[in-house]
Amino acid sequence: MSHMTFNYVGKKIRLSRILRDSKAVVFAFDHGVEHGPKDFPLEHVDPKVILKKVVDAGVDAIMLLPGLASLTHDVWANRTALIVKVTGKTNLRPEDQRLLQNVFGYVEDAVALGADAVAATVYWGSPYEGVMMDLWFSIREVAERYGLPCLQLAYPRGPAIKNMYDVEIVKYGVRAAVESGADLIKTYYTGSKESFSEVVKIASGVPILMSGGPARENPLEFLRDVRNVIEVGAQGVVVGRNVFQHKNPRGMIKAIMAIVHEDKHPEDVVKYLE
Ligand code: FBP
Repeated sequence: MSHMTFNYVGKKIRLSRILRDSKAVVFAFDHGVEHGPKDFPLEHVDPKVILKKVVDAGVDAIMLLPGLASLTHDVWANRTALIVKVTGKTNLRPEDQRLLQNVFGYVEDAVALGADAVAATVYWGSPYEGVMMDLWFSIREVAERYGLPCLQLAYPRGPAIKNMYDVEIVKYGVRAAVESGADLIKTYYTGSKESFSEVVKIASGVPILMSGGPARENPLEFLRDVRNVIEVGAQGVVVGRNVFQHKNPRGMIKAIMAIVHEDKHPEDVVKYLE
């Protein structure tokens, strides 16, 4: 038998650390840059506090920007997989520039930090789509050399996009992510099982992770969305605010994990949130 390429093997191993049973719950905590510290309840301003809670609850992976990954490593190292996001933007920039994400670190930083994957956003449909495509392919090229999987936050967003949750729009973003070589795709929930099953189909086998979105007043609604996407073949979720803005982040992660990995129903796991 001849050797498989080393980077193929590396990518496969790293992906399996994130998708242990082919499913994954990823905790996103890049909001300090994406939205600013206003997103954080007082007790979660210290990133170690919330990261300890989600790691203790057994989360499969965390997605951080390089600086926070470095500062908090003693909390998560060897306990969960790490995805380093290497693009970003602040909400401090002028509104017409917020449809652009720029370099926020390098693949080599992710490698140095011991990451299992890198992540980058592409706003498909943005006036800056071309810049983000260039950035995506430059990230992907280097990541490929290191055997690092690439997660794409495939977000259709731009002046011509009236409803970014519309199924045709979401499918378009997912298809563009597939065709740009993403190994994992993070996308929006389209509001129903039926429509999301079309999203999963268009992904053509590339793992789909649902993006969490703003914290719900009724967490049960969020858990129902999680159940719906899993039922139609999604591989999991990437969730931030619905966990760190909830009064019981540990319980929330446990509830999501039970739906994703143990085929539980939201009504069975809502007890974890008490
Ligand atoms: P949430 O679950 O809080 O939505 O986190 C997922 C995420 O994609 C983050 O990685 C990112 O910071 C944020 O949402 C993007 O938010 P927005 O939709 O406002 O651009």
